[in-house]
Amino acid sequence: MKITEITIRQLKMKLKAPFTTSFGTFDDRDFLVLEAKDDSGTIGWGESVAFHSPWYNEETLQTNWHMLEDFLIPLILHKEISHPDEVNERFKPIRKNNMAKSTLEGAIWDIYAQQTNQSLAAALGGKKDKIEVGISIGIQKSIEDLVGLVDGYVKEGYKRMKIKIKPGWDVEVMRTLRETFPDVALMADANSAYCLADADTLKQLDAFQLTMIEQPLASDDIIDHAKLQELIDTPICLDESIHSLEDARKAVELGSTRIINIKIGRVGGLTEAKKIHDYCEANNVPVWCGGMLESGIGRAHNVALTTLSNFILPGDTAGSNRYWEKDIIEPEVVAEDGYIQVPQIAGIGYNVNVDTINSFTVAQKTYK
Ligand code: OSB
Ligand code: MG
Repeated sequence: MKITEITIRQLKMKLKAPFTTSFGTFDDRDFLVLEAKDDSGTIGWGESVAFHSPWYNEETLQTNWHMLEDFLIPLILHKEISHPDEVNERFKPIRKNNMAKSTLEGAIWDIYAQQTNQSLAAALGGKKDKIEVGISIGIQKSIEDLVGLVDGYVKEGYKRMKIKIKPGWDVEVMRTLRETFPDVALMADANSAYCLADADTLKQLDAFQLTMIEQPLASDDIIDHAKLQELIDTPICLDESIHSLEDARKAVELGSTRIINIKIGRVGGLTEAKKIHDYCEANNVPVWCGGMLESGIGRAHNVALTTLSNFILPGDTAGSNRYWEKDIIEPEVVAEDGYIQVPQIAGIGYNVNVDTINSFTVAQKTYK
């Protein structure tokens, strides 16, 4: 294939409810979607998971746009590509900027899957026809509010709850949840809010049979996480610290992580995500697919990736209705009894509604 035209759109979508993590609150989600067309007229879609500001990592949607326009698109436009894995290679001379890379790579995977007449899941080598998902629940005003929310999600059929924690919103919160929901799979995500000196607090979480604690320490750390894992029983799962197969290998070898959260954007695309998956599978490290409050396009890519065999633990890709009044794909992603059915049609498996996209678009540009 040869990509002959690319359009980047910046969208602003209102979240149904504000989402609060240890680093701040979102009311809206601003992000980029990328539409790529090839010489046969096939259209593929990608989504940038970068946020408006650089608090999750150093990327923003504006840095993504700059990287795409000035460096990444010129490496792809009008140049022959026989398999999407080549895109990962072609982007190697450009350091980091993984979310920007992933945006374009994802659209090329979508085109490749359509042209080979298979679902994106099948193109990646995935075999599951349904995937298990849980919910990630932000920091609330009170423990009672949180208990009410968890209760609602349990009734919706979700079986694994991920609870955002930060200093002062941790041990008592998890104790109350464990007492109230003795049989629900619970985990905590700190988004780097602690340091090694907080090990005593984190050790207290061992009493609540958490499936894991996600990224308790610094976003660029793998050394202190290994030390912390020596001190606590709850398995550590790294999110922010893992950007590549090499990072994953080092963290696993050091004992910094027993489980890995794979986010397609954070690792630079589906090809790298699959490499990390394969390495973890060979080394008995379970993985799961993280979420970045994606619209339906990013959600579709996550669903496809999660069909790979070592995605053993439920992911964060909940149904569209948990985030949006109206998603930009049809049908929307639906979770029933904690499971999402994997679409079998060619490509990302959902129809992208360009009218809906246009209604959320605040800026756009086409490259030929
Ligand atoms: O750390 O996994 C995270 C949302 C934004 C940024 C980082 C994270 C999250 C989530 C929500 O936990 C996952 C989702 O529901 O998409
Ligand atoms: Mg996380």
